Amino acid sequence: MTKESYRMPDGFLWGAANAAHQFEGAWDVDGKGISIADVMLAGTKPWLNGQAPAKYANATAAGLATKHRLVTDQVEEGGNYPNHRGIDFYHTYPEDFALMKEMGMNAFRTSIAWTRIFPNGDEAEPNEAGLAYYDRFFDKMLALGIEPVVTLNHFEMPYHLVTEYGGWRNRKLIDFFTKYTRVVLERYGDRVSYWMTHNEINNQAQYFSDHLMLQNSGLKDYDESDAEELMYLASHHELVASALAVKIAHEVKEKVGNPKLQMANMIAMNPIYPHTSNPADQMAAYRAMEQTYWWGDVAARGEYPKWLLNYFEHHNFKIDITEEDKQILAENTVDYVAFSYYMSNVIGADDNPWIDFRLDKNHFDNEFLEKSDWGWQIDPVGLRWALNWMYDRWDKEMMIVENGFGAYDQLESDNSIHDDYRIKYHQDHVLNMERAVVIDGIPVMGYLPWSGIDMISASTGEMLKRYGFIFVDLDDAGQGSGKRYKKDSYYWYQKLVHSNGTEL
Ligand code: BGP
Repeated sequence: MTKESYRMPDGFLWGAANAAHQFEGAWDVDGKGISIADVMLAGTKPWLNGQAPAKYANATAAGLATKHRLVTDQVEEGGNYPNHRGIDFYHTYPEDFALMKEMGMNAFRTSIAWTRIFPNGDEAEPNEAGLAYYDRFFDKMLALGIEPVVTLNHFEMPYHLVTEYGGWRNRKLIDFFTKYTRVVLERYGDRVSYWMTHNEINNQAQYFSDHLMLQNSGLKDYDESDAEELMYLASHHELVASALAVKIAHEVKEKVGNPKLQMANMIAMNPIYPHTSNPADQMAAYRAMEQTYWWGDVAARGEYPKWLLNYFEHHNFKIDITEEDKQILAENTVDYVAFSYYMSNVIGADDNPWIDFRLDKNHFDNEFLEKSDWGWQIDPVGLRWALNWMYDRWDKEMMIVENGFGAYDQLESDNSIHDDYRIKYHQDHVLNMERAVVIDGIPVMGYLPWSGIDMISASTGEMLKRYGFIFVDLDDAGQGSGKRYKKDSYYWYQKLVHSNGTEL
């Protein structure tokens, strides 16, 4: 058999992805307000108390959300790094984009920091300095031939909307988000075509980590037993806001005459497999997939699945789904599906017929797969599986807007970094994406791995959990020169992009 080799369609987007709060730094520059990413959740970050990162990643609602600290307090405690300085991309973007251009990238995903545009979230007028910054930022990318792909809400809403309004559980958030959306779409919609509303809407709702809990449900002024109901309520408001953002995108598309302009609502996709061929495990895994991806159903199909409405009723959850909401959801489904892909999971059945899926329950290791140092099971075939599952269900074009391998990298004395593990991870995943495109016929618009350049980990706050093709010389305490170095994966990706996917 000849070696497998596939060419991607013309115009395929080969890029990378990052998020503002993980790499921009400049947390208080040019009028930026405090975001939820700027409040540290004392006691959860590994460099403060030596707690294992995995523990933070799996934190539950219990005992959280009252412990956040304003950035100014953290400075006094010596714990302000790394979120607030990031890798200083806010200032270094011209040189960093030049490195990415040299890598051959034709696309780059980032997020707009909401707090640069509306520092508190509820102002009457936007912050012009913030808007002007992203003008320069996008213009730089476009001048280099790099297509911007932009997330509106990547884990960093204004903190004021949490303290003052209780976060997304409050319906008023819909207005604040749509106002912000309209401002940035009208400003950049002529130049920026690919948009998405919320980053990993399902993850930020389901995993009650401190940071994300703030976003959903505000401060911890509610009873623990209400947490799940609030999560659904907050999700509903986010979904209506997202549908209205699709509507705004379609209006702006006409207004500015950019026919390419389109909006997605991004989800985190990790396939969930049954533990055995026992039909009860099959049923559990089937429903667990739906319980994990129903946000995608609402965004792409425009309505709530019946099993979920039954679930609300069964638990007596009062989710305020009005007739007007239903119409908004039905009329404004997403234009494309954007998703992240890192790993897969395995679950087994229990005796609850309502199949209340939580990752910490009935969860098994997959004996066929290896794990990263952070316990994420590496599953390249799962990417092909996931592409097929989503396309079959939602029937939309798809964009892979995150896929990557977090690892400790070693900077050698000659400034090289031999990250063959990362190359292998991407090779195997790209091959499976290419099989999905060429053999299965799935329309994939682009591959934007996490990430072009090292930055702060979202789940652990570490700098040393690195994902980039470009190394940044900083450690978990913010020490280092900040200099950029090309990893071996940089050269590998460069070849892949130049050959449009044929040279794996
Ligand atoms: C996704 C997030 C990103 C990102 C990535 C890697 O969940 O959208 O913001 O950071 O995962 O995760 P981590 O940084 O926690 O290793």
